Amino acid sequence: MNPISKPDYMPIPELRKMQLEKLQKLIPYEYERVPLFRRRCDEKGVKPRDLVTLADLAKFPFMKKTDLRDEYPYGLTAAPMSEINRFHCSSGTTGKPICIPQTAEDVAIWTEGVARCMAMYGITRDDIVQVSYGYGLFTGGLGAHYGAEKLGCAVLPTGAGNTEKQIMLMKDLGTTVICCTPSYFLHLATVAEKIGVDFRRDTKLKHGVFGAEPWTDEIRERIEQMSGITAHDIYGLTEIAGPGVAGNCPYCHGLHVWEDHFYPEIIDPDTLEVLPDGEEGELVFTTLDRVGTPMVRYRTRDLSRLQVGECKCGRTMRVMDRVHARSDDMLIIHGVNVFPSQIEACLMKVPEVAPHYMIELSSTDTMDRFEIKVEVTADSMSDSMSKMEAVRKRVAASIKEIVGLSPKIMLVAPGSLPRSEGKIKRVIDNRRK
Ligand code: DLL
Repeated sequence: MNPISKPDYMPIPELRKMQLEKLQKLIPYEYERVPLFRRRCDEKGVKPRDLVTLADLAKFPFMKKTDLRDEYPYGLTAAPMSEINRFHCSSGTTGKPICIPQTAEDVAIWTEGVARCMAMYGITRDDIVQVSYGYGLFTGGLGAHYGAEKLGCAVLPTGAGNTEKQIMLMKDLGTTVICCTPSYFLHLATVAEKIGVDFRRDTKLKHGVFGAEPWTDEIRERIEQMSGITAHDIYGLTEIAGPGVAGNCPYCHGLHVWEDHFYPEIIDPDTLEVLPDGEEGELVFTTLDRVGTPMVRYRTRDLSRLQVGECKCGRTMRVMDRVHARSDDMLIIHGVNVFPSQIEACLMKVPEVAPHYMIELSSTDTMDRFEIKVEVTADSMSDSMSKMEAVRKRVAASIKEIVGLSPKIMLVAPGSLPRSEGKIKRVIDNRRK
């Protein structure tokens, strides 16, 4: 057995004991060092010593994305700066990002999570791993990179984009594993076809490590059929680590959660009560070992379920359902987290446009289309094409700067978008589910 995979098979009583011991260290650590957590515990009348059993975790307060935004940049940091080794950021609910400082120990645990997933997928040190997730503040690139290196693989750090070159390198160097968002892989496949490259005939590709956005079983099948690879699911989030919080084994329809490091709960997003295994609700994670930015009961907003029963593979770590939906309005477009409120903030930076807009998402066979219709103000409406084009460009630049994406922008006449007396619908998401 691969030594990295050993903890996956830990007997359940031993695993629960370990989780409790880790929690009994984490809660006082966070209580002492993070004022927001201490304040919330005090308001609830709960003290670290109240954590006697695993079920007692339910007495402790939740952490939310808005807390991370409000405490930006260092409010939730528990370790001194001399211990901090790395920063990663993710989208906040407005233009402001959320920031997760990590120690070297934190990065090592995250890396282990990715390496464990890869070992479970059947990837070995003989593989050549092309990392086409973005490198930088996003955790995809560096997460996959470190994980593959830890397994002893040869890593080809192409990052995202420059698709034709990616395909050339894949062919010439003999890439056997590709790590990217499923939507980017579909794009890679279209470009490959256009330039006459057949994955089966011309490459050595065997595995795809796909995540960072929801993808259906149908897409998975299509990817496998068109390319001959095995498509593996990897799940994670910046607030908890990055990719590698969970991954699928060859048997489970879902993902094993590495719960010796990331403790999962499922709650009812309305009542906030913890739900028993087997019931669907919102995923909540507690980082059991993190030192830099420990998280107690972080509400992911991802909807899932912890499955009941044993997995055929023999791993004891619980299996969560694949994530297909969220309990908030965050959209994931080309692997980037986008909140409608961010788009609105970008639009409102351009005085010539009115606060009436519509975000439209659709998908072709291989790509997601992202389009924004926005009304110009009556004062700025003009017959001059060049004037209107200048406004359109300013809107596009504002969105590119804050969200990092380049949607198609359509300026429309004042009063032309639907109005509503109740809750306005600003997003039409017609992408395949
Ligand atoms: O997307 C980390 C990651 C990178 C995971 C590469 C997998 C591969 P964030 O940018 O913080 O981190 O976005 C986290 O993305 O709460 C989910 O809504 C969604 N997500 C991540 N992985 C999956 C997946 C990274 N496998 C948010 N299936 C999460 C469905 C996913 N949704």
